[in-house]
Amino acid sequence: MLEGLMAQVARIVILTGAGISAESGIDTFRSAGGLWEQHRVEDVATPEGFARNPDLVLNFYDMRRAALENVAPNPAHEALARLEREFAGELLLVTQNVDDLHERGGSRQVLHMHGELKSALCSACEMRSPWHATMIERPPCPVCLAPTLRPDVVWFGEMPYEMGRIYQALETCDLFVSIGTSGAVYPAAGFVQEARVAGARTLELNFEPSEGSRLFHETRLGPASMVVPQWVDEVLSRAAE
Ligand code: BV8
Repeated sequence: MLEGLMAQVARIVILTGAGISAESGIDTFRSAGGLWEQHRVEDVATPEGFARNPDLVLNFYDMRRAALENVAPNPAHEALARLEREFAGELLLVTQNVDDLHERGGSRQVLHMHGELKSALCSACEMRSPWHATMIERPPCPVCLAPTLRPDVVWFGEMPYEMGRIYQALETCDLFVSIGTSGAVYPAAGFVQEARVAGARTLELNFEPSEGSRLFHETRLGPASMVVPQWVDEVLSRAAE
């Protein structure tokens, strides 16, 4: 299905979700035993939950931030970094993930539409700062010194980052690839539709069919650490023809 297409691929948009980090040992959200089974979304990933019980939320993210020290990127992250280095066309890597495994796998340009664990947002001055420590002790904002840091993570009901840039890329891409996401959360789950309207081909690489599988021209099932490197090899070998 993709054979004839690869030669013309000049602009790729990739969306990744928790599934690309699953084999690195980071819990996904909806798989059995996943993050949301241990916590109600409303309690830990909404502004209302944060206002109701800030310690619960700060602890939830402090633990996930600390857990990043015990995981490493897997071949899927590394394959996307190779694609960035060797693909001659335009590539935009958008991730829903708040971990830093794409960067540690070698990707230089990563758009974290839902924010990052290793960033802090100050509720007072609204500045974002790199942050690798805990927040439960209410440390001072590095910019305005107020004790009002929160995780720089987009919660439900909040606007994801850089939506204008993402939609602009979707309007002009000729290939949209979704990797390791259930297609349960918007606006990310709607990107495949935007890409199709723009005439792009759409490919899903996932462990199991996502909620939006029928919207993709092609779905390849399997673990990301296998399926993503295979696909990257294909793209780079075709582009080299
Ligand atoms: C917004 C950060 C608007 C926090 C996250 C009704 C209809 C449509 C929309 C809505 C609606 N009601 C409410 C909404 C809006 C809401 C939404 O979509 N709700 C859903 C539940 C219906 N969305 C929002 O609120 C968004 N904002 O809409 O703003 C707006 C407009 C104006 C003004 C203001 C606002 C914000 C959503 C962002 C929420 N934050 N994360 C944190 O990380 O703690 S969402 C969180 O879940 C993740 O970030 C991720 O984005 C999302 C989905 O998770 P996935 O990454 O897909 O992971 P999941 O576990 O679900 O799936 C894993 C997949 O991997 C599976 O398919 C599995 O098979 C696969 N897999 C597993 N292992 C492997 C694998 N694949 C390959 N290899 C493997 N080894």
